[in-house]
Amino acid sequence: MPLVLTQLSDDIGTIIMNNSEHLNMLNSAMVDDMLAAFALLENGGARVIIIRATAGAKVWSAGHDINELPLAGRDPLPYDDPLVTILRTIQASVLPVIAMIEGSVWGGACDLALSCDILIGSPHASLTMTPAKISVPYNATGILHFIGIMGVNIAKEMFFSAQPLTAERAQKLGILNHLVPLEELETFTWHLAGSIAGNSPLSIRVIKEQIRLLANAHPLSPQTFERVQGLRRLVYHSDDYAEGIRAFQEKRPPVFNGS
Ligand code: LCV
Repeated sequence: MPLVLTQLSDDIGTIIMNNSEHLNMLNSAMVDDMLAAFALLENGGARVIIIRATAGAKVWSAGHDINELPLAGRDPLPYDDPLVTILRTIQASVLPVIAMIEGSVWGGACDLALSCDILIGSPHASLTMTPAKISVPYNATGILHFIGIMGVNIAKEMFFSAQPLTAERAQKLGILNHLVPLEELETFTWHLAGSIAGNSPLSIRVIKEQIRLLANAHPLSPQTFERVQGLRRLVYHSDDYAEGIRAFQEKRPPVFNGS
């Protein structure tokens, strides 16, 4: 069974995460198939792309495959990590990308959903940011991404609490563009995608890239960047990082000792 289904109709491309049995975990195989789907649609004439899970999926995506996280002492989210790669691909795509979210979204999959240009959710959608749950040091690009979208206070609450942000609250905060009844979600998303597909693709392509460049214009001094990277090494060299992964795999609450 393919991990990803790709459809193209009326200039609207759809990438369906088709591994709900494994909660659409963003492991390297799933990401490879998503990257291939992106290339197919971008070269196949799509004017807009919808990313979704299969209908009825309770979990949109459980995020990074924890079993693919490197052992303690290595950066868990390096530049060439499959999850980080798909985030960059979505953000840099010349096509507008819509996340159609029916279920719960976890960890790095939140970053994937937020990398899309427009988020449309049903009342069953939720976003839960999990680095602190498994003692993973999130990366600078990702943290800036969250701050840019939701502001420092909501980003802190999401990262510190690892509690779900409900669809209703996400919509009030402007994180979800639209909160739509489940039975209308597909039609509403398709209609919005159609309105985009009917507009100038060149103008949209240029405006998307302008927004990306201007929204990410963070003057980071080399010293600040090195400091951020040094802070991350503190975590991924820690016992807590190894404990977070071990506890998940052993299905027990983690016992963090802060070192
Ligand atoms: C591997 C999994 C996963 C999974 N990896 O079903 O953002 S960061 O920095 O944290 C980043 C590194 C990241 O994205 O990390 C991953 C963050 N994701 C999570 O923490 C979500 C962990 N999963 C869950 O909390 C639950 O699985 C949810 C609530 C998503 C679904 O719960 P449900 O009861 O429906 P299970 O928990 O029984 O999961 C079914 C199987 O999938 C595995 C899980 O270990 C279980 O495996 P077994 O069938 O072998 O018992 N699984 C779930 N998520 N991200 N494996």
